[in-house]
Amino acid sequence: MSNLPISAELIAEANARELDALEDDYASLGRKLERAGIGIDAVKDRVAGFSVAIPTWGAGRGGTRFAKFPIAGEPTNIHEKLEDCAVINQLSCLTPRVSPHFPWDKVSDYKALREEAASLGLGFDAVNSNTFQDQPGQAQTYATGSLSSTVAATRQQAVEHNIECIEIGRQLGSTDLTVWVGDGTNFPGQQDLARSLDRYLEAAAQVYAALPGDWRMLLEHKMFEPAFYSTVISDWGSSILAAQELGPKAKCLVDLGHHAPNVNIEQIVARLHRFGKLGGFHFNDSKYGDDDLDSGSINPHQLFLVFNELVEAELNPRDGFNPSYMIDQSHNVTDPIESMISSAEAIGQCFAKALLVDREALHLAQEANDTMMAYQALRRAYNVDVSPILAKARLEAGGAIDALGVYRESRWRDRKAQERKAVGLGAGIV
Ligand SMILES: [Mn+2]
Repeated sequence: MSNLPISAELIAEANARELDALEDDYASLGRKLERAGIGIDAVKDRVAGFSVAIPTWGAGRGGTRFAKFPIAGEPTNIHEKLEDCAVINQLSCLTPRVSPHFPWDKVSDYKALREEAASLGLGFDAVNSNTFQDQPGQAQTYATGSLSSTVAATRQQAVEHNIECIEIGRQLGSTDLTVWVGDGTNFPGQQDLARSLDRYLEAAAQVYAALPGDWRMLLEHKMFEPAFYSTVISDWGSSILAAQELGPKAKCLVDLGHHAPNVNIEQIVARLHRFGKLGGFHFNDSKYGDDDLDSGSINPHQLFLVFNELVEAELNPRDGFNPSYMIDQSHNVTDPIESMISSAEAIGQCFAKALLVDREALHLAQEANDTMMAYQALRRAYNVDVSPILAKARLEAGGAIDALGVYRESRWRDRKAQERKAVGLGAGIV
């Protein structure tokens, strides 16, 4: 692990400055939790075992569909992205896997890429296909859609691309293929709503048939954008129906920003789990639509309620429970490394708070129709400041008590600005 990007001495020095305060806060929180019959070390150990993947595209400034504003020192290729992801994981100790995207992250030697990642303390998570934009030299355009296109050769091209992603993923050690298609329409009557789904299912079945035995196909739904009248896999209903049609290796992936406003996402989580189809998560936050804002920045309570359902699901596994967790954000006004560190912390905090819920009290209150006490069982956990638990877990894993502070102190971005070539301008929503 000598290849880790941030100096171990820098982290150790910073931790030494913070240690007394952390021990004090951790002991105090430990006494508070003890009064509620909770052992703080057990919670800390659970947090230490928790992780969330980072998308390679999240290491850069994604921007919006209108513009992006690159920063000096931003990564321009998969190797530099891995380096930045290693910084995030080294300091936060919550993000040991990266999720690559093709063709954006294409290289000639994937065995070497896997070794390169391993030397940075990273592994690979789900591989993501891209059939929502055309690439240079591509035979067919995706202007008519991809897996659901009316053009048979386009559907075939999209199928082959997904199968190529599986092949790359095998070399990288992935076991999940995430499929999101931008397919849909902007005008009533533009496409037949039933037949477009038929075409999608038929093409998706060809991808499904190419999955290795231990792989999963994660279907990501999205209500709108880029299509604004109809989307082929628009909601969790379409997603679970498609997953059920495809077979047991097909699961649903929930992106927190891909729903209508005010939708009860935690209930969707419970529904998908009930039918054994909860396959994964893309964490971000949203004020209006697919805003891809930082996790927990707008509605941390919703994030907590989602984790409350995930912890419930874990305690009651139906047909297995092994969701793939990933951050999916687009940064336009922050340093992406800082946003990822902050988001991983927010996600880990909600997981820790969900672990603190007195489930016996909650279930008893639910059975007794004691609404206020059921609500208070959640509230008591949500109100706990769990940051000392996360900091202690980071410290013990070799990370930084103050991850953001050490990142700034390392002057990583300034140093990379001297070494890396500048990123081009342009729009960049993903
Ligand atoms: Mn997503």
